[in-house]
Amino acid sequence: MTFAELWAELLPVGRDEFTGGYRRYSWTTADAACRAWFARTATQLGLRTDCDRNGNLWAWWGRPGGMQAVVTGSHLDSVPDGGAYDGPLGVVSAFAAVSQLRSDGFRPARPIGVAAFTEEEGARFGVACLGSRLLTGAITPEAASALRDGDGVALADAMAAAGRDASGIGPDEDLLAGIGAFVELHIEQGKALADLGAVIGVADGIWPHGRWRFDFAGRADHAGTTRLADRQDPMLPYAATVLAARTSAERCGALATFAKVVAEPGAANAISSRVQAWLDARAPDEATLDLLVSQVSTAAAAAAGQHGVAVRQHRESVTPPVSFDRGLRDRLAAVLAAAGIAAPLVPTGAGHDAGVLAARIPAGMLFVRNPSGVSHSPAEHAEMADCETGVAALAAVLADLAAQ
Ligand code: HGY
Ligand code: MN
Ligand code: MN
Repeated sequence: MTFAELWAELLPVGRDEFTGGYRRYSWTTADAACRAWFARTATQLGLRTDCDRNGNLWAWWGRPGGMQAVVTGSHLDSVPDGGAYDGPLGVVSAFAAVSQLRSDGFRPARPIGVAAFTEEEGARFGVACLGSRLLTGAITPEAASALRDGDGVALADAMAAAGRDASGIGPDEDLLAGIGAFVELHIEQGKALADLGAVIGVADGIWPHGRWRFDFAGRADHAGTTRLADRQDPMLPYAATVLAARTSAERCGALATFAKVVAEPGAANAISSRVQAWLDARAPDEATLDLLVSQVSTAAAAAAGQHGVAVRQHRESVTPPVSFDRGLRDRLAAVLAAAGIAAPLVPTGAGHDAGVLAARIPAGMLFVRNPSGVSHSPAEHAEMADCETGVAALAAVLADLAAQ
């Protein structure tokens, strides 16, 4: 099975016909269709599929449990109106690489696994990389069980509605112990490779990052009759906080984004009673991230005070800095060099399951060139020829890691 064939099969799943973006949220119909595609593809390749207790998908070439396995893969879920590549490129490339190795007659000395981690984007339940966090123990089952989606549906109920029992969620030490290395291939979410004229890159590390929810509680009232001085309008401190975040990020050499906001009750002619807004913050190091977030909190509290509004802050998910395993990174670079693929080291501000797994097992990443650098958008794109080079690179890496 070629990359192009596999890609074409998955492409229509979960795509919104008006925006062209993907809405593949965990445990929804679109997610079920992605999972069915995963199972079908694995079966066609002669791989044994499995869904772990946390809802992550696995496809095995060889039996895990003996020699430590080499695992590759990524995620199939998306941000709201996400692009086609962020996540699926890694899963499709994994299957295409296995298919290539099989037709080359390669016989792995270790099991090779293809994984698709659930809820990587945290688009439904708010915690990024939820599936890999549960697997590694980076989030407790109790904390995950308390998560609700935007409609108040609990994770366990969402899983039950999709036919999964959530009672066993949590760390899976046996599964982790059976994995010797994890390599995630991903579209680059920036333009470093395009600027360097390289098709493939090796990930250096990931900036620390996280998301925080701010709840501004004011008082609903009539937009046409309430004097400005009498208002407790939560939209005003929210707006001030957005601007303060931008100023702080510029000062700190970091990134801060407010992109998701919910104003209630959402009437055009009524002052809002409540504004909920999510800060996504990323910085080159933890001290800078802490400074940035504390400056935004201080600004939110000050602005809320000026407007008679209450503000509360809730940390939804934070990922510490990741520096990928140096030995594995050097090995990836050496394999690619031997295969004639120039692959510079590239840092990233984007989060990944490989970053979560890196806390427990040797993990690394390959990036595929993104000509515009645009990601988390329907405009995200990679050239077919570059995707095929990605498959060749991944196949070379798997052949090397699984050879002995
Ligand atoms: O949001 C992120 O950094 C990632 O793309 N999951
Ligand atoms: Mn993403
Ligand atoms: Mn991703």
